[in-house]
Amino acid sequence: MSSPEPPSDTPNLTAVLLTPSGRGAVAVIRVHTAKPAHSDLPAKVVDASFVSVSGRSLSEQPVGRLCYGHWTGDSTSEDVVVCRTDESTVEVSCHGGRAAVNRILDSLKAEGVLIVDWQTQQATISSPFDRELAEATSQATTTRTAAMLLEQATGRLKDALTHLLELDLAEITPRLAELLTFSQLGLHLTQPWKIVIAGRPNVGKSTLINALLGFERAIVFDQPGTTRDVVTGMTAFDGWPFQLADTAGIRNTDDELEQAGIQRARRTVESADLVCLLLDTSCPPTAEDEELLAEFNGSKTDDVPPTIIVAHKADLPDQWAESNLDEAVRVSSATGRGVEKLISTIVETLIPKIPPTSTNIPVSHRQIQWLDKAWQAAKADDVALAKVAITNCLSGAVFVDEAAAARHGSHI
Ligand SMILES: Nc1nc2c(ncn2[C@@H]2O[C@H](COP(=O)(O)OP(=O)(O)OP(=O)(O)O)[C@@H](O)[C@H]2O)c(=O)[nH]1
Ligand SMILES: [Mg+2]
Repeated sequence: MSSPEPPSDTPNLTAVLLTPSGRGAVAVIRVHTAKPAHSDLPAKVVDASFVSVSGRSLSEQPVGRLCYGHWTGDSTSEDVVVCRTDESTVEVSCHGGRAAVNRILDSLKAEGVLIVDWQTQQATISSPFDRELAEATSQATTTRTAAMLLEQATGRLKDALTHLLELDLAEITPRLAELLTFSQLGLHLTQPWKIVIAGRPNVGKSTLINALLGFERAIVFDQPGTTRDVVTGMTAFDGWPFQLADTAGIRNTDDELEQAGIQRARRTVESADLVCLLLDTSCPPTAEDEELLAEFNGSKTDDVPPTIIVAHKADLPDQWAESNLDEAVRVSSATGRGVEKLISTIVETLIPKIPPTSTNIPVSHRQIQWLDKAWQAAKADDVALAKVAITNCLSGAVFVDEAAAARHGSHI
């Protein structure tokens, strides 16, 4: 078997464990060189330990061919499948246990390969734009969002933006508008939508968050004023990620500790994407309920997030018959009645339109800001400026809001 070139000449020959560390069925190690002149090296260092069942070395195999064989060590041998995934990259798939992975990484290291984390290797493989998308994909918390991010990361978004550069003004403007349609959803592919459960004390906020999360996250007690701090939990509905926040019951109180909790509750509401305002319809309406309803219900202003009114404790007789709660979702966390309906109302309110497969979606603030700038320029008939903004989006340039900077007197 031929020996690889001296390690000191190959500082860019790196190996990374692509699969999460720990026990798993299969682990994948990627060996790559960033130097085109040395593109044969990954196969050569693998050939130092790999013995194929076919008897042919990996270096003799074409790109894309899967080769089964053994990774030979001092006294052990691992079953592996290796493949040259492109001219300068080899992937080694082995048993997912730590021992097999460490043996392979150790022998690569002995051949002069630098063992790095995936972000470091990715930095040598891809452009800043590709890295931004790869990073976003790694932050996905559900299969649905991961699949959508992966679609953008594997060339969809880049191709769409590159194509825009070839278009004229009449074509570019509607395409940019289309691209921005799902920009808010794009941001939520990596960041959960924030839902706050609010209401006066004892209406069952903590009980509802537990029912929605499916486990006892918050303390439930039959005395008002139980929850003092904001208690959050992560979940997914229909494959979309959500952060739920239980808050202190809102009421007028002289208790300083409770007041601090109420202030936090209000701040959490301000930064929420959606509020579920709970009313306990098993008791007649109180002045506090009325105040909260007036504040949230139907206000639909920019200051107040969209609100779903929840008529809670619906397992008990309704004491709000006289009130107009037609739009409220009737829920009993005690029996589970209405919980599914509430979940579907939440999803429909926050994600009224689901992007069809093959939709181009920007996924970061930076991308959206450049595309918005391009759209503004296109609307003002400045196609050259629009294309500069698209080019900046593709190059990974940081977005600088020049108008805002000028307002603050700074020079860029
Ligand atoms: N019958 C009935 N009782 C409920 C329901 N949900 C909650 N409760 C009861 O209402 C009481 C208060 O529940 P919590 O969830 O602690 O209420 P909260 O709104 O979080 O109260 P604070 O934290 O004090 O603001 C408890 O005794 C619960 O068992 C329900 O759907 N039906
Ligand atoms: Mg509570």
